[in-house]
Amino acid sequence: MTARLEFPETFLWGGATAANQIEGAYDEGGKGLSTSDLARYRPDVVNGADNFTFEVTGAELDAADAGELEGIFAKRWGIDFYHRYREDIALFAEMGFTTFRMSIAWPRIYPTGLEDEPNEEGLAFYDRVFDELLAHGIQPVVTMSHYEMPLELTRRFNGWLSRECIAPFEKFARTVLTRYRDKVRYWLTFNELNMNLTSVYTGAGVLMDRTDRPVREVAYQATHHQFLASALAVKAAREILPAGAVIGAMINRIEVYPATPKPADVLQAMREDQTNFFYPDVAVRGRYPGYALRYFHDAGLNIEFAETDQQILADGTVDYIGISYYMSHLTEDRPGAQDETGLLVGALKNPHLTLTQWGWPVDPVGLRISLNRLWDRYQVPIFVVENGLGAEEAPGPDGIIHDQYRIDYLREHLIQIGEAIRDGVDVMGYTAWGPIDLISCGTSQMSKRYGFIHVDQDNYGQGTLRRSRKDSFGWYRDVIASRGASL
Ligand code: BGP
Repeated sequence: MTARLEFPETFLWGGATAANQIEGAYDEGGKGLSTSDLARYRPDVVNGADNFTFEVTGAELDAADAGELEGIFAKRWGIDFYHRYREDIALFAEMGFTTFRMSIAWPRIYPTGLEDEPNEEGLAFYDRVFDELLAHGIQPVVTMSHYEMPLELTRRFNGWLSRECIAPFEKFARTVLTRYRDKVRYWLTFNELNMNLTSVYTGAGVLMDRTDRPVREVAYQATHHQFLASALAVKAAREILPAGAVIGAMINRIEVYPATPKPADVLQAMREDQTNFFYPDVAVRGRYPGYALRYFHDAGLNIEFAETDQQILADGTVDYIGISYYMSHLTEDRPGAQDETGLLVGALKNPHLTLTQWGWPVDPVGLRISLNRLWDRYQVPIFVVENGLGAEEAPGPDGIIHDQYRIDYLREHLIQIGEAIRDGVDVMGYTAWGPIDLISCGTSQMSKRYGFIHVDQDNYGQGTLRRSRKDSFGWYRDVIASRGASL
């Protein structure tokens, strides 16, 4: 009989969002265009599987600049959080949230990223949101950059492929750290820094048809510049924030299993795992690990470093690690299973796991494993800042969405977090991804719903935007009220 789970009193409970997926008002309040404002819902491409449609090319940017790029720019309207944040925050408070993860849209503060002075209307908007959260006793967790890079930095420098983006980011970081130093205690620099490996555009604002460097070299060069920017933001936070405030780095954590106990498969799993650990290694330890330098050499990737870089990294190590966790991967050492750099292409199917409608393996135990391994490796607190189940769903005859499948998914993952805490892991909190239905990152779909709260809007922006509670709304409220005892 396992003891009833009880999460620590300090454990933070809430939900996670991103400006580009909820705010809308993409051209209001003095905001400049972000890279996500070019992302489109592509019904011709998305077929319920995970055909990401967030990459954008230089040709599409040129078409957009000429006013000739057509499409369904769903992230431009989001779920109108920009105007409805008070109503939404009241619903989060009704569930008992003690924390809420959101991002600041960089081009709301610096429309092109290059202005000398910030946009006061943008700063005032986030002041209102933070004040509303704090009035409800909800602590903001703020991501400085969650795929909302000023489009001008992409247009002018080809995004993070260029060192030219570091200074504008540091300026933006110093502005928001200073402005909100007394309202925000939990900060994250970049969302899913390792996402550059999956999609250079989303993570790094790079247009792949504007460089002839190989995609993995671009991914790691862009990541290097973001490492430096992240470290400089951490250094600024040390100067600006009051005692008790913390700043972290954030990765998408995927637990990796070898397909068999064959040593070559286990070695391949270790190598895959290192492509994930690489990011927190640099952010927490302040230096590049040897396996990364060997990988760059063996794969023939030419990553440019400057003399100053090592000291910048060493001076900007983080207080904690944020992770998104959705799945585990299976890998093996088999010709054709890896690409030219030795990394897995196409996840192998794990016969012991079920899949979501989007083909993501459901592996709650993998979360406990990841939390233990991250804690063992770094001994810094870990914040689960994303976990959730995207699903096609519709209200029943009674007008309510009965999402028992989402309750089951979240319960299993929370139980494993509770087990990790009992294993001795310092887990800071849990912000379920998408506490309210929002626009999908990968596909710009509204129909990939995550929320405890339904939003009446379809993939084309049609609907009343009315908010309504799903069954999981009351379930999560009880979990929070009982600090996990009701799981
Ligand atoms: C993560 C992003 C989030 C969120 C999540 C779910 O990579 O950090 O922004 O969107 O993925 O992905 P999707 O929205 O594509 O289902």
